[in-house]
This record gives sequence, structure tokens and C-alpha cells, in this order.
Amino acid sequence: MDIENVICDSRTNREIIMNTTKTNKRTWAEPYKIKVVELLKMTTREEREQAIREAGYNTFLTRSKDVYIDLLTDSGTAAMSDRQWAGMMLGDEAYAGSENFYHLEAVVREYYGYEYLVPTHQGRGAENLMSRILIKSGDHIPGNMYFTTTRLHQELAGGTFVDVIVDEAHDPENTFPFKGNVDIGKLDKLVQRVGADKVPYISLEGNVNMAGGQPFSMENLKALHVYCREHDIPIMLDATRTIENAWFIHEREDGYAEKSVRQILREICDLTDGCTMSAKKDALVNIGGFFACNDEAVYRQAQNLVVVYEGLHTYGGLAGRDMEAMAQGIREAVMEEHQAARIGQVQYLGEKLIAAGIPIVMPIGSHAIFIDAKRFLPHVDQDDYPAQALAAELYVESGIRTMERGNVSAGRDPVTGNNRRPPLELVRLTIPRRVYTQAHMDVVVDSVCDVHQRRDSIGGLKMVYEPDYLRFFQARFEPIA
Ligand code: PLI
Repeated sequence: MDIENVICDSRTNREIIMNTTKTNKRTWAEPYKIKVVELLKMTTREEREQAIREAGYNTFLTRSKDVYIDLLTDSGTAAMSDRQWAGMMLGDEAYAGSENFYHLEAVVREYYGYEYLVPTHQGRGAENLMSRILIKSGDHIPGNMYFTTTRLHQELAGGTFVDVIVDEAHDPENTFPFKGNVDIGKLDKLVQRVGADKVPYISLEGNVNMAGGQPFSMENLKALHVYCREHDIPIMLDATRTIENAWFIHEREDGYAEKSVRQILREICDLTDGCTMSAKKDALVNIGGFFACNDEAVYRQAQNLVVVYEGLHTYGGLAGRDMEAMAQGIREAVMEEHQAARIGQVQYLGEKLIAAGIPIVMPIGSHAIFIDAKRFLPHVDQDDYPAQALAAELYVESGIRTMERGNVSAGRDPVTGNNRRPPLELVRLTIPRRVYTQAHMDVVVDSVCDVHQRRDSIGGLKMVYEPDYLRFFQARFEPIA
């Protein structure tokens, strides 16, 4: 490794981060203190080798008890606050008309601004409802990059997803600060090709997960809003990490430094027509989601359909206590000090990895560091699943559990049946909210560096079991001899 180059690269990258982030002078120290802890267990290398072999080299199939630092996902893994736990005791577990539903409805109206709310057990429950209501067979659904469950529900409803994110999003080295933006030219091309009546809505994700946790700008959303109003196309937000997107707008976009995260969130939602939400991320709960919108006719359909798939419209598959914790979580998530610490911790980890010469997606995103497996393991062909192999290797190295976000996650093209071979072949080191400390991040850096040093010895994998849907969750692999 050329030390001069590493130092030089890391300086350039740090300058980019400093130019795009105004938080650097503020502390990101945790705005809370720890009241309850969960003990961690360190396993031996031999135990981990056996565990990953038994899990078919898929970190989703490993057992949590065998994991030291769990960076698999930020979904449902947050530490709840004392106020959220206190809210759990206020659970009104009536089958119908739970008080917690009305509380959640009021909070969603206040913070997100949507008139109508239908709770669901988690994000994909809301995606199922929305896709069934809005998509007809033969429709096209444009979006700022796919998300696995979102696209699957669109396809199950007879639609075809069309990627209309800006080109920069597909380039892990591009440092454009708003890689979540929609390319309105690409959207217009689709509308011209198939006709606006075949585009039931555009799916707009905040802090685009598969692009590396990258935000859209308010400027882009305003332009999209104008375009969509002209063509009578609703904008349906994937609000899962939109509070974190609001933080990036606050930090990076001219004219927004003085506006609060809460105000920016509301401004985003006011430019859209409804949302699906996995509350397991931004909203700091272990389970929960919702569908929300402003159109009464759509709401009535969602309210009717939710009783088929989730539960009565005032609980949607959740306990009353879960809705209460969600309402409180939303209040805590819009606090600037929460976001400064949350995203500051991710930045801390990312900057250390950059300084060590680890190729990661730039700019550093909101909820995770994404290692670029194509540059980390350039000798492994994409159909030998380099990101899957690297995630397995990181687990064996130190018990850190991460997730593949590349060729396995992208699945097969329904027309050709071939692997999609997406431009981004990534390993996601996802940081749960309010769970790990700076010292844990340092251990992660050391572990990644140790694997990087012996990267030439790491080979690819072959898939030996492939489920029909969302294969990354349950697929099994073996090392290529
Ligand atoms: O896992 P759910 O069903 O609560 O939510 C599905 C979902 C929808 N949209 C987005 C952007 C997500 O990130 C998402 C779930 N993400 C998971 C599980 C993750 O690990 O990123």
C-alpha cells in the first residue's frame, strides 16, 4: 500500500466531507447516557468458521448469539429511550380503537403532515397495500433506485420498476452530495415512452439505501413536484429514512441551515402525496410501519385492505404499545442532537476507513458505510459474489456481522433470468441507532483493515440454494474451490 497516496486520498476525501457537511465543528457525542446494557460474547475463530459454514456463507442465516458487533442492519435494532419504554406501559391493547393509534395518528399528522394513517406491522406491509391499490398490470413505476421489498411488491402487483436516479448514484467514487436525486430527464423519457397513464406514481426514497444512504435535495424535489403536477403523477415517498435525509438537507443545501430537521421533514412531505414507512429505522422502534396519504379514496381502500393482510385499521398488525413507542420515537428522531450523533458516528467510522485506504462509497451516507467489494476484491468476478464473500470473511475475522448489497440482493432479471450484475457491489456496515460506542467503531476499523491486508487470498462463492423471492435473505453458498 502506498502510504503517501493513502494520506493524500484521505485528505481529499476529508475535504469533500467537510465541504459537504457543516457538522464537523460540532461534537457528535451521544446526547444520552446508558441505563441498561446487553452483554456481548466474543467467539473463537474456529467457532465462527463453523458458524458461517453452517449458515451457507450467508450472514442472514447466522445466529445472533454468535455475533460480536452486529452491523447487519439498522432496521428494528435501535435502542429505545426510557420515554419509549415508559410508553410501552401505556399500551392500550384493545382490539378496536386503541388510544395509541389516535396518538400515533396525531403525531404523523403533525410531523409528516399526511391526513390519513393506516398502521402496518412494518414497511413491506405498507408497500403491499400501496402496490395493490395503485398499480395495475402493465404499469411502470419510476423510482430513485430500487429497494428489494419495494420492487418486489411492485412486480407482484403487475408493475415494472424503472430506475430514474441520477447517474452519479451508480458510481461509488462520485462525491456528488445529492446522489439520491431523481433525473427528471430520465423520468420524462419514461413518461414519453409509455404515457403518463401507465405511471401510477413515482416512488421517491429518502436517503437512498441501495445507493449508500444518499439524500435527495429539496431543489430536486421541488422540480420533481412541478413535473409531476404537470403530468398528474403522484409522488409517493418511501419515508423510511427521510428524517435522516432532512438532516443532510439541513447540513448541505443552501438556504436550509436555519431550518430545523422537523421543518424540513414537513416541507418534504408537503411536496409529496403519501408515503410508506418502515418505522424500524428513523422512528427508533423495533417493529412497526405505516401507510399515509392525503387522498381520501386511496385511504379508504388501504383501510379496507389492511384488515385482509395486517389487522384492524387501528392496529395494523401492531400492539398498542408498539404504536406508542413509535409516536415517541418520531419526536426523538427529529431532534438535531440525535441526528448529529447518529450521522456523526457513521461519519467517524467512514473517515477512519478512508484514512486506512479502504474503498467505500462516497460521500459517506446516513445509516451505514458501504465497502466497494469490486475494488476490495478486484480479482473476484461479480457472478462469484464478491460482496457476499467479503461479508462472510468479515464475520470470520472478528464476529462482525454485515450484509451483502450487490449481485445477490439485486436478484435476477425477470425477462432474461440472468443475475442483474448491478453497478454497485457493496458490503453494508450498518450502524444501529444509539447502540454501539466509538470504541466499537474502532474495533470495526481494525477488523476491516486486517481482512484488507489478506484480501488477495479471498476467493468467490457459488450459490447452491436460491429461493424464489428476495434471495439474499435465505440463499446458501459454498466457497469456489
Ligand atoms: O423491513 P421493512 O419491511 O420494515 O421495510 C422495508 C424497507 C422499505 N424501504 C427501505 C428503504 C428499506 O430500507 C426497507 C427495509 N430495509 C431493511 C430491512 C434494511 O436492512 O435496510
